[in-house]
Amino acid sequence: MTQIAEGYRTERLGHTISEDDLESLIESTTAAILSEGVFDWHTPPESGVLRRFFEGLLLVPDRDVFIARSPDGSICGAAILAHAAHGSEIYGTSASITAFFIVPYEQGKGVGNLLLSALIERAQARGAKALDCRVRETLHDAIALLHNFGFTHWGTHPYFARIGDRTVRGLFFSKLLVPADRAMQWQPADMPVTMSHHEPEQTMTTHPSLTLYPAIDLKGGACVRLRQGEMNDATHYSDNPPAQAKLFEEAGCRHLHIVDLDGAFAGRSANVKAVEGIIANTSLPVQLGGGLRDMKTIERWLEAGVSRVILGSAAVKDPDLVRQAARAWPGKVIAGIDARQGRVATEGWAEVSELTTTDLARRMEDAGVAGIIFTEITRDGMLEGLDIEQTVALAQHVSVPIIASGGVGTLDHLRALREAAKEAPGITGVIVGRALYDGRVSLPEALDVLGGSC
Ligand code: AMZ
Repeated sequence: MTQIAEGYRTERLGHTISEDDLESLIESTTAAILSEGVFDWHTPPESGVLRRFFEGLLLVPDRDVFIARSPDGSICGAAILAHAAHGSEIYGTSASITAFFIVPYEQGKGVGNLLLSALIERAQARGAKALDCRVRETLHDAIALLHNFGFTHWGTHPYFARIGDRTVRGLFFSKLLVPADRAMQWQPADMPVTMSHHEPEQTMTTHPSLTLYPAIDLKGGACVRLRQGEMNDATHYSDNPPAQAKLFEEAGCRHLHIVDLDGAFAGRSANVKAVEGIIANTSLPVQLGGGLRDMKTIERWLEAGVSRVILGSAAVKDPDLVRQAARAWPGKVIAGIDARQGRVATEGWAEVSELTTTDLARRMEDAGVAGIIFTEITRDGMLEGLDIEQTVALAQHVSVPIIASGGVGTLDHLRALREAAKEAPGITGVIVGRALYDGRVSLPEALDVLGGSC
């Protein structure tokens, strides 16, 4: 490995930073942005923005900011380590390097080695089993550094960054910090195969199987389907939700998606008996949404046997709750982002907020959700096809898994999603409702189209 020039050192910053250091950090960050881009910036923002960025960052408990100093004490590099804030099935107990740079005039002196060693040591000390990193394919020195430190390249994001009029791919790297047999212990049995961080890239690109989640929407204790979320446009399918759940299980499904519609409108669980009956009548993992708006209710359902909770209105109105829940139950909290042409809706979709889908998705990713279910409301229940374009855009915008929802009416709609998932591997599943109940889509065929996972 590169010899480390004398006098260079690294430090982990505390919650505050001296004025001199902050100025030096802003200066070096600006130089790094001008040279090759960093922190998602390709042209430097004004210094006030960077000032607020770093001051804010230092207050986030799940982030560590490391700096490298030149012999004269000035800051010549920095890196951010994120600790399992995602708390998700995928991220589990891994830490991520979310930014890393050495100023151009101090490169080649081994400072990168110093900084990366410090990050690995810190991640290990905080109990991480793996360390992840994403890097643009154009950053050859960074890629060489990762290889030198034993990181494995396990996947490629085809649209990672847009620089000028060029699209640049991103390479995903991971390094195990504990022996492989211990690292895998945290994975739940129903983890989607396509999203394993340690799957070789080959497997991801040739077998992008998607998980099918059959939907059971509950209204007044019965299974219904709505059109575009309108309660007065409901089709009644079954009076016996537990029996419906069993039917899905017997047909080969491995997951269930349940929405308590009355709960979503009322802001508290309503179809309690029906949900309990479903849980009792099937051994499938159940994800439940609708009316979950506080920690007590979330805990109540997780204790009752629900495997994941979906937070919709709370994602918009109470992001702290999402953050708290994601931390308390890693891997079990997902965000339901339901949008009317790009604007997020809440309260049974009766209200539309100013928030855009992508803004909320970023916030949810940061809050630590294990995945996002994205529904385009105008498509829901209409059988005319998913909004693939928006779903792909979302999957390219965040790194948590995306489950597509709203509009499946034919097998071709599922085929189109599977094609899209080859380009946007963040898409991991799809929710199907009305088409299954109507028999327009048969479960065995859907299973086949999606690549073997139901
Ligand atoms: O169809 C609807 N009107 C509707 C629906 N399907 N309204 C809410 N929901 C679902 C969301 C999400 O899964 O898709 O309820 C859940 C969100 O509920 P809440 O109470 O957290 O906003």
